[in-house]
Amino acid sequence: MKAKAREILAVGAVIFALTAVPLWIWWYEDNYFGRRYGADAKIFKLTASCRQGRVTVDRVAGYNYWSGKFRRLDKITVNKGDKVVLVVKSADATHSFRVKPELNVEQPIEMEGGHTKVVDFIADKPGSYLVECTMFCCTSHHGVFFRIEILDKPSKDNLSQAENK
Ligand SMILES: [Cu+2]
Repeated sequence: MKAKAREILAVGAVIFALTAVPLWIWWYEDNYFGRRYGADAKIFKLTASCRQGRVTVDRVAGYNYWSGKFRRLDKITVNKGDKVVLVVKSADATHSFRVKPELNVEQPIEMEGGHTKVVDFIADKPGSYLVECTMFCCTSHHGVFFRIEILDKPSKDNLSQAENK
């Protein structure tokens, strides 16, 4: 009887670990950057993928990596003065992004496959900036880019915040 109770307890502990740990990681990933950089920071979680030759804001995991059902990110749009945080993950190969030095971003934004690089900057100069992979990562290398568009609107503009929703 005692062995049976121990067995039930062990099974319960395994089920708890199998559900609680992924849920905690999920929660932690979603909340970590917001707490680190402040609630007003514009946080973009991007994934660069060689296989589909694109950068996406969709979550890329095993199930959609091979099917390629994640959207290409064309551009991210922020307002002048915004604090921008780019959390860039590579789904596969080593990517090395560069952007014009006017944007004052730590360069290069480089990460090995499966790794994540985080850079933050103040969007102080309006304009359209091409952020492209400068390392020949794969045959789809030419598609691994996105744009950062900084609008000439103050960051506390209520109208533009409403538009973003
Ligand atoms: Cu590349």
